[in-house]
Amino acid sequence: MAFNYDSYLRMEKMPTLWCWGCGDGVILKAFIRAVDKLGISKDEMCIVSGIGCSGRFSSYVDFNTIHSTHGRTVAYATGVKLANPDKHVVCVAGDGDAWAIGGNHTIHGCRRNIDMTLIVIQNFIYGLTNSQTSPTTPQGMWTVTQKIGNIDPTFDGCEIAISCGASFVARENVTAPKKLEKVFVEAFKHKGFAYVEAMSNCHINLGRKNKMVSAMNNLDWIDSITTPKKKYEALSEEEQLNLLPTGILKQDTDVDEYCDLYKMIQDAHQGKRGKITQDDFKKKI
Ligand SMILES: Cc1ncc(C[n+]2csc(CCOP(=O)(O)OP(=O)(O)O)c2C)c(N)n1
Repeated sequence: MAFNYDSYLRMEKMPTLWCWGCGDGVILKAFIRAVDKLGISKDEMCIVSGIGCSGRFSSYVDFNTIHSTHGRTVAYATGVKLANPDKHVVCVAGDGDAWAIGGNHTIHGCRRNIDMTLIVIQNFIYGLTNSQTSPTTPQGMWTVTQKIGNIDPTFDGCEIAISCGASFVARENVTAPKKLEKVFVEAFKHKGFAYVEAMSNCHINLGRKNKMVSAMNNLDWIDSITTPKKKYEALSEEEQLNLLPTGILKQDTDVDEYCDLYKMIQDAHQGKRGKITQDDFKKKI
């Protein structure tokens, strides 16, 4: 029998505002299947999204939700998690939300290794506001703010997340919905900051002006710039240059998680333990 998504959705909000063929719906469905697979109840989870096409995510799912402000998703989610350490907290942000205006919050979320999942819907452009350059827009592409071609060097969100201390980092494409679902399952199970980059098409605002007029053209291009991690690692440096690896890129379970550390402060204040010293941390410097 086909999977029934309805009980996880706010049906009164349907149909979505996403364009025909947008990959965001594929991500939404993979997310729901992952939640269902893990048997997480709707009350056990809180979804925080920002502003953007990606921001609509929290309107459509029937969980505890916050449709927050542009770029502040991780900040809101941090507050939710510290006040409710037992909840699964999931942020959903666009590449602009997570890496332009919200870049600072994202890197510090990674650094703290706070237990939440950040899903970045990476469509290489500001989708909702009609095609301004984002930090992940490839060089040379047309954008409404760089009509002659984008000259700004491009961020690799996964690389930044890894270097900033996120303990789980993964990337998948909407062309592989089953793999996306699997990565979400692993991310939700992981205790610590899980960064998941879900690559999606925006054929309307990125594709039309960059010779990818249809969803399929845009998806073919995404496929052409990605390859599974194992294959990627077997390539020479030169061959890797314009490719991005997919799959789980980092998974470290042997690091302190921020809510656990925060509990030490609470315990110390309540006289349940002595002062905090360097010996209390796995990684000290
Ligand atoms: C503080 C603030 N600055 C700017 C905006 C306008 N704005 C709304 S969404 C958006 C960009 C959305 O792009 P992205 O985060 O990549 O998400 P997408 O729409 O592509 O999913 C901008 C600039 C805003 N709402 N608030």
